[in-house]
Amino acid sequence: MNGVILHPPRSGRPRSCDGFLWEAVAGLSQPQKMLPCKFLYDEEGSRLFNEICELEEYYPTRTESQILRDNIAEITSLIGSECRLVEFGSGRSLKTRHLLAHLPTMAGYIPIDISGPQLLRSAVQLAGEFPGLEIDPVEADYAEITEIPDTKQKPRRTVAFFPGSTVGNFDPVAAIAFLRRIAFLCGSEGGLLIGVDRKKPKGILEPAYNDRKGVTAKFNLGILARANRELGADFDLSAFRHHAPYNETHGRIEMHLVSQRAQTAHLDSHAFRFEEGEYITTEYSYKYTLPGFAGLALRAGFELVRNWEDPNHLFSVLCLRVRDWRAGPKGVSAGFNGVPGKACEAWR
Ligand code: AVJ
Repeated sequence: MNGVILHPPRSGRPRSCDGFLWEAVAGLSQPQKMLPCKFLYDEEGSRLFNEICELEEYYPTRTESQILRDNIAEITSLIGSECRLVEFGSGRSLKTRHLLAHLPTMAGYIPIDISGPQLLRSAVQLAGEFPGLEIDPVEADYAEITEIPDTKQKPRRTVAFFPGSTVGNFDPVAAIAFLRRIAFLCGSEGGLLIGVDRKKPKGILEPAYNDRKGVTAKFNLGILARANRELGADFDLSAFRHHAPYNETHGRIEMHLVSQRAQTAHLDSHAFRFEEGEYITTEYSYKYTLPGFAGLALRAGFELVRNWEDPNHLFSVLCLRVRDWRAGPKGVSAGFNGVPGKACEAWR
């Protein structure tokens, strides 16, 4: 392949699955049992998530792609030339293709994803489609990223791309901490292009996470299948049911795995008792108003430059500029779903 610059994946520290046993035991020991959502995204889970993105009821992916397409000239002119583009949770890099095809010159593209096989597949494919583009994939949990690889060509600026409303997986306090780290990593000329799912009626939100074909249910139950396969747990998959209600108070979709009867599941040397109707929380998906998210970004050291949205205000793509990268990554917790890294530390 002439002109293709593709570096082998670097492993972020720690690797995505190293902590599965420990984090699963810690999560299931909480008063409200939980499993961190990053463990949904193994190879099979990533495949199912891609399938979710194409569901009729799941509006975010296609709405965001349309927003990107409709405004691509303005978006890419705000990013400018010779940027180092870093994507957090790159998946198949489908949305990124719009950007790559329209950005004039680039220092390089750095996709970060927790699913190694998918990352490598899509990086190889991209390298073929964009010969001459430097691609430096990083296999890692993006929440654990502490440095971004240097590109051969010195970038004029670093721009983070965080699409899909994946920021919604963090609770708002953790989201501020994470965006602050992005500001720190991108530095003084840095930018952030981020997709944010907007608050909207339950009647639209809940079907998006409880689809009729049952793909989201399969995706959610997959985390128990993975625990059985990789950790030797004995979850009875037929005794848990997927349910994803919108919690109006917190402005978030909550993915639950509801125990259909009283039962006990075993993991390592631990026994976890479930009452009938008790559930495991596997993922939060926070929804934001525009002022709500702009305020959050401001506290993380970003200022809002531009908002693009669809005519129905379902979804926003925001362009933000680093105001204060010196705020630094302080207070960053690796915690998802309310299990902060610090609390875990204290348990050791
Ligand atoms: C990956 C966080 C963007 O919250 O909409 C979709 C994950 N879970 N359906 C979302 C998800 C169930 C998705 N994000």
